[in-house]
Amino acid sequence: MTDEVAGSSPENRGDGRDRAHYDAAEIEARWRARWEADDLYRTDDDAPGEKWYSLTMYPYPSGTLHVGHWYAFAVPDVFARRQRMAGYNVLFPMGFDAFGLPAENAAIRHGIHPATWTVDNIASMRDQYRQMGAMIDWSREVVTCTPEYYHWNQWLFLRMLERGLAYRAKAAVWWCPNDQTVLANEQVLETDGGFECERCGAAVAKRELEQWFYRITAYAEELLRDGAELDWPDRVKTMQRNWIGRSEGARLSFALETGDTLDVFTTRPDTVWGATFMVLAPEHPLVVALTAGDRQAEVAAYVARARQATEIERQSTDADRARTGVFTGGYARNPVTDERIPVWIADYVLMGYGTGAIMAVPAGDQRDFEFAQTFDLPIRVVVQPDEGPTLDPRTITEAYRGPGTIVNSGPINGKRVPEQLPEIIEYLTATGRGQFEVTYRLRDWSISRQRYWGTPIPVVYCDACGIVPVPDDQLPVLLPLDAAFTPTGQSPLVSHESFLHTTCPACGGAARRETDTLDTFVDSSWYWFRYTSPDERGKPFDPAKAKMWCPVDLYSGGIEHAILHLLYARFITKVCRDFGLIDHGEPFTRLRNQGMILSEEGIKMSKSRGTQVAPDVLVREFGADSLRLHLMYLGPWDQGGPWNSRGITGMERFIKRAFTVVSESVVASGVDDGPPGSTDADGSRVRRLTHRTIARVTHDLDGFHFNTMVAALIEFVNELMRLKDGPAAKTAAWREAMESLVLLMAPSTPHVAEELWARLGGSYSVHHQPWPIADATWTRAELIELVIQVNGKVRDRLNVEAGLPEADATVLAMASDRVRETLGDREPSRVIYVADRLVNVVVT
Ligand code: ANZ
Ligand code: ZN
Repeated sequence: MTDEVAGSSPENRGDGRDRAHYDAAEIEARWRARWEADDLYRTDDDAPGEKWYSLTMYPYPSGTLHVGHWYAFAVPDVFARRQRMAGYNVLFPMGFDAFGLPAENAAIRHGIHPATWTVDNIASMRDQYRQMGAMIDWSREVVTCTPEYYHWNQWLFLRMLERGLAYRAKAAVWWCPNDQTVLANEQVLETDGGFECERCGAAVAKRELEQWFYRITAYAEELLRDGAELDWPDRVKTMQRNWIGRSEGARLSFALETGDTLDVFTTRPDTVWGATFMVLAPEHPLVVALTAGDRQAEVAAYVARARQATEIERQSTDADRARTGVFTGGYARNPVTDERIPVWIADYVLMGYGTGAIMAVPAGDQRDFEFAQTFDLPIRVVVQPDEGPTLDPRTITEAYRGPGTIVNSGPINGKRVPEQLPEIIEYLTATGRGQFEVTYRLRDWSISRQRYWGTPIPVVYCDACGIVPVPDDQLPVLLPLDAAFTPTGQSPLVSHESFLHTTCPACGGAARRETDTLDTFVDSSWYWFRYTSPDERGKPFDPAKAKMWCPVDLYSGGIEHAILHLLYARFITKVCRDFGLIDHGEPFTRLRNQGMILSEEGIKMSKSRGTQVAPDVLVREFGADSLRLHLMYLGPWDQGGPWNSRGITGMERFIKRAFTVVSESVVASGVDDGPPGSTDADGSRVRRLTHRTIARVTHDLDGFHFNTMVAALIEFVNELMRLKDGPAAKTAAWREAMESLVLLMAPSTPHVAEELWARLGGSYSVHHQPWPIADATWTRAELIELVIQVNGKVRDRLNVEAGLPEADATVLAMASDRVRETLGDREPSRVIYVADRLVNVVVT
């Protein structure tokens, strides 16, 4: 730490210092040094208390922490601290997602080795995290680019390979013909004319290459089912559900004139009588066989063009996309009408979904409709809506997808959709046209990266034996650090001779190593298990420790990880369960997303535009405690909002007032340790204030309402400031108020709370104290006696809650039997209300 005060210790605190003055820098450095010396935040597996695992998404070691990191980490730290004070044994670890593209780019651009760049960045970020005053147990730190960690990526890969959950298959990837390498999606730039290589500017296209995959689709159904039960934001659950994209329908078979069979997946098998043509994805394997001789050139040109489009463009539901296509010259037989229907190719049909081919029903599907209009293909109406004019294929302007009655469909005419869809599927199955099928949008996870800075994939290629897994006792396959960095666009591993050439573990002959590395999402798909036993040597993690700490009770992070990371993490958890490593199937019981801190102008903070706020400067000027409070007070944590640089002075002022109130109370020896439960009016007032604040702060913290929690603390201190020079400060209740204040502040402002706790004479550390409990006697609403008069004469006395609004008081007064008797059938002319004292009903 850079701002440490040498030789300081809590015992000599105050010597020669101005005790009434709040010096954030001095206090924070001194206590942090003490905490570190004492290992205050080390988590002991065997400590008493129920376990609580609070996890925050680990950062990429980009170099410096900005306020966004603080927002993501310091605020959950407040919650974790509160859990510890509530009696839980809390694990709140920290690590770095240390492999990845930016390190490699820095290497190529600035000639720094990715390892050096990463290690240096981690060192400076660690210092910055320390400044935050977070209760991180650094002894459990996990850094994914170390062999001790990626060893287990390789081990998991091999286990998955054994079970068929890892496999190799052809996939379309971007290929730069100039650099002779595969490009990541991020390295492809879209230009007016097409796509080009970010490095050399050459025109690039997609190529089919062998890649490694993880079979996440094997868990699609389970991911969908279990996902519904999680205590996660609905938004995230919905995104995952849509990403998995379960569709029920049928697979129908169409005979081709070539003798082949063409299967399609459809959610609307009831519309097969309206299928007037078929469409294949450009990559469909039957394209070549189906294409008639005279159509080959045109088809080849279309297929080549389609390869250029990105998956995202092609998936867009924009109907405009359904206006390009090409006829193959081939025909199929509609299995129910036996009509001869043409087979086309169009890129609105995706190879990766269903079977990569569709039956086109222009009257029922908008894209098919656009396509039929563009190429003048027949349209047949097969569903009539219940209301409105009868649909006529010659005049309709769009497809109809709603409910209705089946027409023009022979044996199923008159059936209702969607109600009778199951019967229709049964009919089609019984007559041999197809069967019920469920399809998912989810694709297997492509894990190969043609990149250097990642985990080597532990397989070798042998001419005699084929693909040979590296045996466990030869793990880890080390990533060579002496790879040459020349900006040729090639992964350095391809040209690293001693890495590339090896011997086959099976036959001992010459073999080549896999030069692709694993996607960094593989690293983050199990890292939280490693925190539970970071030094485990024989396995990815110690199953007993993982069982003890996992699942994670609370996971927090940005919404940008709603799909990929969180879905991969859930998948690998289920895989680990099926390997017998753990006994649960979901990694994160609760998920909370923080909002984004925007710049003062309300736009995204960015380094390049200079709108990023550096926490270090603020820490130096105001202290970490003020910054922590400020972040909490900016707005609801799950919403984020624009940064406001003035607000932090308000937080500093609050801390100073709390500091004054507590410090002065200690100095004033008038603090009376009288019997608890003292009932004199001043004491009761203080107790009511204290316990109501405890209740509010506890409630808000537990609900992640950090901003209103800070507001409750501010109000509390303001009240105490008003009372501190009066008789209230002489009561036994005052001491309880001071202690409660410090305890309530401890999670949010850990440094100053520790200082004030010491000043109150509390035992070290405030962070080991139990959380104060609100006493219901004092949080209950105060009852007062309300005098009820009629024309100034007392008629009744009611016990009511203090602070009753006038309307309620009037209703109560008018409901009193004694008042009703007195009034008879006279109507009151007016009602006078003196809050908490009396209601006077005036009649004339
Ligand atoms: C005939 C039909 C008639 C369809 C109709 C829809 C409405 P969801 O619901 O998203 O699962 N489809 C099937 N495979 C496709 C692919 N590889 N690329 C593009 N579209 C494909 O979508 C299923 C529907 O999308 C399927 O049902 C099919 O069109 C189309 F009135 O078949 B339908
Ligand atoms: Zn071999």
